[in-house]
Amino acid sequence: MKEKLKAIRDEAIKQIEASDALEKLNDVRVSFLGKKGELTSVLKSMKDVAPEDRPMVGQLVNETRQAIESILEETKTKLERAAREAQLKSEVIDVTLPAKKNNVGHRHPNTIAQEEVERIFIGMGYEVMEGPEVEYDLYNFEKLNIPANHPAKDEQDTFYINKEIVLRTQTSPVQARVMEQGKLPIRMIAPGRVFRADEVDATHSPSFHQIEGLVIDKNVTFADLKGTLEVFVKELFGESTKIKFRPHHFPFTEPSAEVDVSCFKCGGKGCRFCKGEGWIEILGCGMVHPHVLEMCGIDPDEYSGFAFGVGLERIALLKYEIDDMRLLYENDIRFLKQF
Ligand code: 2NM
Repeated sequence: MKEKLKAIRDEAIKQIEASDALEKLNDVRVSFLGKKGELTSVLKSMKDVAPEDRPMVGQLVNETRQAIESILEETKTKLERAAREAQLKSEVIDVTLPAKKNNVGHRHPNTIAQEEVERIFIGMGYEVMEGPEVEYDLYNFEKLNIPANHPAKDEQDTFYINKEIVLRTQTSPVQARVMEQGKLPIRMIAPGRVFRADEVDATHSPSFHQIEGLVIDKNVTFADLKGTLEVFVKELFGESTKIKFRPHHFPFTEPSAEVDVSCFKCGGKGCRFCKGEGWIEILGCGMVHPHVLEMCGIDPDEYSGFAFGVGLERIALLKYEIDDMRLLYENDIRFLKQF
């Protein structure tokens, strides 16, 4: 029995030493110490051993088991350490390699300008509203007092989807929709993309952006419009900016005006930037036409209001001294990164 146990022990040690992977080591454990292992079968055959020899044989079996277990454990630790070292070696990171360049995006100058205008009007208590870019003729023209025979409706200026549906030529239809909902007073701006069938050049594009503003309340006057726009241009172009209203005509406002600001480059003396004028045209505005109010369900005897519209690209070009609108649409990162 003693010899048999020694043989088992020697064979186990031999197999353990030959194990070069954790799985193999586990196989060895099972084949010697497992339920059907060699040592276990020796224990099972204890009934054949003379009773007086049993304690001695039992002790021998236990010693053999402990010896095999301890060398198994030692080898397991060794193999685990080796595996970990191999893993670390294979995953080594060379921190001296040049880093991959992470190209972070940049806000478009239009977006920067839009957020600036929104910030100013939100500061005066306005809400920012949006509406569809594909719009009914009814909202884009009819309710804004632009009748069927008006030149702005000409196919040469407007992209028609069909007789009743157009790509909006302004963001005022958003305002017509808000007025129609009847929640008064209104203090809102409507920024967004608009479309006109223009040829591309340094100052035109078939798709550009506008921000239109609308205020409707009792007793709103042209003085409110002037004060509001004065605050706006001073915030946008600087405290020393002066503002000038020139009479104009829009079908949806009466009276209407175009607004110039003193050149923020030369202060009004005249320079290359303002083409010697001292003034730069910046927006259109007026008191909302009573007929527009009526068509949008507001009683013009009770309420009055003002509205205005600015071109976003125009503001971006002026603010960042860009001389060609096409640069805004080319998405050249070297250009966009400058703002
Ligand atoms: C402009 C100029 C003048 C305008 C009018 C309206 C509305 F919906 F209330 F009738 N929204 N925007 C307006 C007025 C727009 O853009 C140059």
